[in-house]
Amino acid sequence: MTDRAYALFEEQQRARGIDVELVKQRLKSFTIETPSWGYGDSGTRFKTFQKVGVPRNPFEKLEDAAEVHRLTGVCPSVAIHIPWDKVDDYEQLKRHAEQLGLRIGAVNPNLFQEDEYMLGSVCNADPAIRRKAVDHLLECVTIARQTGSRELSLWIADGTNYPGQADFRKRKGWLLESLAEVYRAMPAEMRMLIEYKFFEPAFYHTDLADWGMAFNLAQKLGPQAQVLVDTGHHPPGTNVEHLVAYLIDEQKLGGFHFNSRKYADDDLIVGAINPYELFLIFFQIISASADQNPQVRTTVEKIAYMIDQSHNIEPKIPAMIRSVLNIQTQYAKALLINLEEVRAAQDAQDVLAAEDAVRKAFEMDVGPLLTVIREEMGLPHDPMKAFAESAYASKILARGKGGASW
Ligand code: AOS
Ligand code: ZN
Ligand code: ZN
Ligand code: ZN
Repeated sequence: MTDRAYALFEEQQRARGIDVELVKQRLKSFTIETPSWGYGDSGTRFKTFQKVGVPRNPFEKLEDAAEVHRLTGVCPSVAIHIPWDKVDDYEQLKRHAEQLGLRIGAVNPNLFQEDEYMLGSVCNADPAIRRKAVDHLLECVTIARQTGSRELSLWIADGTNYPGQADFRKRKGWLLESLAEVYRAMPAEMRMLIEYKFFEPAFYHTDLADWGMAFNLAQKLGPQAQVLVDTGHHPPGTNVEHLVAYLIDEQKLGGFHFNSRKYADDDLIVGAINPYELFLIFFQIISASADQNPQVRTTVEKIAYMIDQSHNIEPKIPAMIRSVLNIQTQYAKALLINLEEVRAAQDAQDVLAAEDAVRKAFEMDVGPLLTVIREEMGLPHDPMKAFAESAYASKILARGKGGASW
């Protein structure tokens, strides 16, 4: 059945002028980083449900991530969060990752969980608190060196709840000054990825509220600083694929935190709510990967595709696998867009033909393609089912309840 379905798929795509071998190559080399915190217990401000089998420490989180990689074949790196993943010996954590066939990905500092940070961290009016925050960021640069990570991934939760509470412009200055010190401490091969979010935990203003502010900051810091787009961090209606294209064109798109949102920063399974948005983001990326400007192409090659999701009610490992598969599906569909067809329609200013050239790829069934790719990579056809039936799924139950949580 699969063979026949795939043969038909291949024939149809060839007839449309799609290089199926190239599509397959690109899918096989497309990797997605999973977050250590996605394996632990997480919740809302109302309740954190404790699940059976949740990892009890950073080493076990890596083991769960390795299981996701074993079943999907495309998740070789894991983002860590400090101090959630604090260990005595980071070289040992690195070795543990390597033994599992993984590497440590982005290092995420935590500037939002200590009492001192109630009124801000790097934007706090108190220089002693700013010092503490910068020292933590510098510690994370060191941890990144020790673990072989090349990305420092920053989400600054600073903001205020009431008009007049603080001086916006002074805080803007402190933010730049603080990050500049961290930037100077980074080795040449390290990137600083700057995330933004328009509200929460602060509800009146957030110091790094949108991509424009992150972009401006990254420009001022230098070429090693880029913007990180978390798909859940925009007001409803924001055209995320547009800002993605804009940032790529400015060589300032550093990476993604993928997740789904319906209302705010919901952190749900990727592709669960608006798969068309994800597809359109990939359309922009794929289109830029064929740009004439080599710097734009290099920017695209270096994009860090990361998942940032927290699981309140769903089992952690299957939720992560689901997200990985959903990302692959939308990427595969976007690879079926015939860019020449789009360009010709754009040149002819044929609005409906252009829209059709993009949308029809979204409507195609990439199931047979993904099955064949998994087969060629020696992976299970259905990673969800494979996990449910795996020895690993039953083995982790022995961990009991009360694993790691934030
Ligand atoms: C928070 O909303 C951001 O998405 C950050 O990336 C954060 O560090 C991550 O979600 C872990 O809490
Ligand atoms: Zn309420
Ligand atoms: Zn994020
Ligand atoms: Zn978020």
